[in-house]
Formats: sequence, C-alpha cells, structure tokens
Amino acid sequence: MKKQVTELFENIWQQYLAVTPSADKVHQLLGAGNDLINDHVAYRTFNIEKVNIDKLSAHLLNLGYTECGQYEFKAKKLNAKHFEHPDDTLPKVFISELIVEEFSTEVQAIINRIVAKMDSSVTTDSNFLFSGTHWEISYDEYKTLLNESEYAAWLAAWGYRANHFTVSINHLNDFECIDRVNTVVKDGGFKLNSSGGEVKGNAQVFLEQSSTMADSIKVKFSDKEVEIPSCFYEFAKRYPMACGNLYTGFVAASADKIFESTNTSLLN
Ligand code: OOG
Ligand code: NI
Repeated sequence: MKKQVTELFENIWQQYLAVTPSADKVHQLLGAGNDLINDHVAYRTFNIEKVNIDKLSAHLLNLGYTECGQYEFKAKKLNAKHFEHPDDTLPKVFISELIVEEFSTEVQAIINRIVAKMDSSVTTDSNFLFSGTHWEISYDEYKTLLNESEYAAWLAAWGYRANHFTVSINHLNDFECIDRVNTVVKDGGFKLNSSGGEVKGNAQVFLEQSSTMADSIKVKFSDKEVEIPSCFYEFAKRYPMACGNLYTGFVAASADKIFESTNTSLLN
C-alpha cells in the first residue's frame, strides 16, 4: 500500500512542479538535496455531485486513508475535509469544495458548463488527482469567475492537481522554528503570503503555517494565453497536545488566509 501511495504522490508532485518552478528551488533551500517529508497537499473542487469531495477522497480511501476533520469557510463559500493515512510519514490531504449554488447565475452557468464537459469516467480514472482540466474556458469567463471567487477562477484554470505541497518543519534537519524557515525563503528571493501576518496560527492552536505566494504561469485559455497564479508552497510546524501526540488537524482561521496564496491581487 505504501508503495502505491508514494507513487501517487510522486505523480502529483511532478505535475505540481511543472507549473510551480519555485517549489523546486525552495525544496533545495530547505532540504539541501535531501527528500523532505510533506505535511499535506491540498485540492480544490466544486460541490457538484459529479466532482465533489467524495469523488476525490474515494482515491485516498482506497489507499488506506480515513476522513479525520471537517471545516467551513462561510465568507469564501467553501466546505472542506481532511484525510490521514495510518503511516504518518505519508502526507495528509486537505480537500475543499466550492458551494456553487451560493454564486450568481452567471457564475453557476460557467461552472455547470465546464463540469458537464467532463467524461463521467474521469473521476474514477487512476490519474484523476493529477489530471488537470477536462474543459476549455475563455479568458472572459475566467475573469467573470475571478470577480466573485478567486477560488473558482483558479480551479477553472488549473483543474485537478495539488494546489500546494507543504514542508513538515518538524521533520527538517536544519530548522526548528517557522520564522527561520520564512527568513531563508525570503532571502532566497521568494515572496510570502502576508495576509493575516506571515505566520498563521501558534503553539496554542498546535499549528503554525506560512506559505509562498503562487508562481505566475501562462495558461492557454480558449481565446488567448495569459499569465495567472498557479500553485504555492506551504510550511507547517505542528505542536504536541496535552496527550503528547502532535496535533494532526487544520485550523480554519489559518486556512482561510492560506487560501489567499493564489490571489491575483496579492501578486508582485
Ligand atoms: C487550501 C487552504 C487551506 C491549510 O493548510 O490550511 C490549507 C487551499 O488553498 O486550497 O491548505
Ligand atoms: Ni495547506
């Protein structure tokens, strides 16, 4: 089972690197050539039955993962769940879904059209979690989505792929604290997401997180090519709870800010 999970994440990592060149460089900065342990990866989808969280998580449940937490993001109109594997060196997976019916009829029409374009077999194919988009979208449609939801626009442009990987600071050899990681990443020339402060969370909520701002990469829309935010890299440090075990969940208030690492308006 472990081999299958490792192979899946290797495929997901390669697809992610193809649109996130900074991740390779940051990986070098923190790991000095060694493999790093990933705390988690994150996915985005729509709550439409054909592609909802369950369709993504089915691939993980098959590999021994279990559902471990649920989260709500009212302002961003998202629900989320996280999944863990009994082997704690394998990444946790955070999957969110956009509550489509809460958007304008214009936005709903675009989303319903692109989801309808997908073959019904796509979500059960073994490569679904690294399959990208299964539709075409024009730049105007992208902007219509962007106007109401950065998340919807990102998902329509990039489809099914890890939105970010996350370095586990607990497993790094040369770093103890998140501030030091942030300094090295910034000194390396990378921009951090400073929404809500560079460090989200603290030891009291058992989780500290920071992230780079997404890379900017050209996307082929149906009518033109435009550079837009792709994916980002996150850093997480977990703290022990009263029982002595490290906290394994997520913190909604922090996650709410991490979502903004793909915001167009915050780039540059
Ligand atoms: C997910 C944001 C939440 C975290 O670690 O709190 C998250 C996303 O941007 O899709 O990954
Ligand atoms: Ni994350």
